[in-house]
Amino acid sequence: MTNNLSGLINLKKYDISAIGSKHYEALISLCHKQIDTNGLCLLPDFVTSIFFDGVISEVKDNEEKGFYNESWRSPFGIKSRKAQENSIQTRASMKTFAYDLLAPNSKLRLLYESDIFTEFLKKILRVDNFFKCADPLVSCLVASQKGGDELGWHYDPNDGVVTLLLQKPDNGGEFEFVPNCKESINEVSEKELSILDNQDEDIISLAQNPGTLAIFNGSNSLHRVAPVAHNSERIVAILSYSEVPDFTFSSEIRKNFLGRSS
Ligand SMILES: O=C(O)CCC(=O)C(=O)O
Ligand SMILES: [Fe+2]
Repeated sequence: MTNNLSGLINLKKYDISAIGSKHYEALISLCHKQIDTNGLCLLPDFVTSIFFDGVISEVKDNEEKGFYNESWRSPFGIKSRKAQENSIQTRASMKTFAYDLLAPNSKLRLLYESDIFTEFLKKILRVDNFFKCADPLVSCLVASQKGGDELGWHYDPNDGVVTLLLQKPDNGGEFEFVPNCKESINEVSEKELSILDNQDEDIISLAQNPGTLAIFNGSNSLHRVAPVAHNSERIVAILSYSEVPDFTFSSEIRKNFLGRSS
């Protein structure tokens, strides 16, 4: 656990250690406004270039240890009735780098392990129970998408996905979403079909800059990472949390995401 955030977070803009101060409360209400408007809170320049350049070099040093996977899945979540009654599938392709590849002094590891940071996210998400995971591989992973890779349209099984963009691709790879488009848990709507067809007029497309922290409630909002253009690479850190302490993922999930279970 570390609570020394200097050198990790852009404290001039986001002093998340000043819990209870006026500045802190104002920041939290700004985040709440964003979440209430479209389920997404974006904090640009949350970390500096020293942070994301350092993590990118760590990933590049471990290039051969990354796991590339391409899979197809229902956008509605495998267990949903909509998935059982509908054959639509979207593609997810990326290379992932497990948490255990991050050095003990990796800035990304130190950020994830900071209790002050976890507390900040908990306040933004307005949840009673919120803990970082205890999974040695999945808790905080780095995903890279190169030319043609994408994370197709989907709903998340849970709200509160936290990402930190480390590298923006030259072209493509936009984060796209339609706030609160889930009308029914049983039937696929015309709206959902038009989103899956990339035709919907309500699709919001964001080209975030590196260093942007995003906190997203994705269980009611279809979203995707659009295909990354050739000769481009998008690199993002994906941070996982749970309502229960010491949560670990199943070995199937570890194998699927990282190609190994330990
Ligand atoms: O890479 C991203 O920005 C989004 C990730 C995402 O949608 C997810 O992990 O469910
Ligand atoms: Fe998602």
